[in-house]
Amino acid sequence: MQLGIIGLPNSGKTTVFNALTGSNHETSAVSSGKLEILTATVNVPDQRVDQLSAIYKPKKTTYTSVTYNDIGGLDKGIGQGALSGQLRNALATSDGFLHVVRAFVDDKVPHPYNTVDPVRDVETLDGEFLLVDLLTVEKRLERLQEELKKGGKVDKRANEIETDVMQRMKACLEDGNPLRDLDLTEEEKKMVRGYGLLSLKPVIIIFNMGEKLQDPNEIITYDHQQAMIFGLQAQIEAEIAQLTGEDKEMFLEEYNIEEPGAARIIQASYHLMHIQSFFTVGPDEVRAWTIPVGATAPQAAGVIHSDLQRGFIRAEVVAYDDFMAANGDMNAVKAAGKMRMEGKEYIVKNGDILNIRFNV
Ligand SMILES: Nc1nc2c(ncn2[C@@H]2O[C@H](COP(=O)(O)OP(=O)(O)OP(=O)(O)O)[C@@H](O)[C@H]2O)c(=O)[nH]1
Ligand SMILES: [Mg+2]
Repeated sequence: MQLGIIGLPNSGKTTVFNALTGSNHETSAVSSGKLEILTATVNVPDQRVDQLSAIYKPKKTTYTSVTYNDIGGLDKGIGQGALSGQLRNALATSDGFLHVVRAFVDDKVPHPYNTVDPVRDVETLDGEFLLVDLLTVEKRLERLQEELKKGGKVDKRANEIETDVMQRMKACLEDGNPLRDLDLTEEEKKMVRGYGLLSLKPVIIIFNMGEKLQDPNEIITYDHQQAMIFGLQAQIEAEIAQLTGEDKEMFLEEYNIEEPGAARIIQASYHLMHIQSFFTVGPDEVRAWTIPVGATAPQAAGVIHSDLQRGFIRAEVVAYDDFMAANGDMNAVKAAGKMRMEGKEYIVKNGDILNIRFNV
């Protein structure tokens, strides 16, 4: 999963990046406003994997991972076509965005528009994204028209279907709403996937609260699909991310932080992106895997290896909670009738422990 950290200059993107990845990149009060993309891949913390690993004591424990890209250089004007190829590419390849907005007050840190106003800033970058998408959609509509005029080998039906989707998207954008609000079908989403539409991607809006923790939902009403508002004390969390063990515990307690922001944000991203984890266990490896919600057992098997999907016979399935209720004893799980044999139609659930039977 690729998450792009976006926001206006000096909003605290790099600070959030440091908080999420435990990196220590320089942040500065003088916004570079510069096109610079920082990348780091981190393990997705999952207590269930910790528990399974403690039981199996495997040679190897593998978590799923998420890649964060700190995308600097976005500001007013990108909607007028001022988006460079590199930026466009970084945005298009993101599975979702973490949109950082400045809510902290600090005279030492200049704001590009002078005053701290997180609601205005959310609307500013959102508005630019809608304009970028509108350009893309209008261009595509023109192309579809041209194709029809040219005649020849055009698939009229396909052209019609896509034109219809594009027109609905255009209307949505012109009404000032992100494309996420359209509730496109899976098929329609697939059709437009290649265009890198920005407002179609899920977003977590991170209010960088500074020292003062307040529920950002009291500051903004954000009534859109696949979107969440999140409060984060970025600078404090970035400092905590540098600590380990007891020091870390002490710090978290001092600031009254129950769970570090990194873990909360990852959970929220999974939820927003409709993805979930299943596990494989054994003496060699305990491992977490990511699949879309709704994936079948063979599809899950395919994430492990294409051979497992091709030669899929059945899956032995144990729910994580049932496994833990039996104190991590697979024989006890079986004796209690909690191990199920599932076939090709089975829809995998979050936290399933799978053993794939296959034959190639
Ligand atoms: N007081 C306070 N300052 C913060 C906080 N978070 C970030 N800053 C400061 O704000 C300034 C900008 O932070 P960065 O993380 O560099 O912001 P950015 O969005 O990456 O900036 P550019 O990449 O230059 O656009 C730095 O001086 C940070 O130390 C915070 O929670 N409280
Ligand atoms: Mg930065």
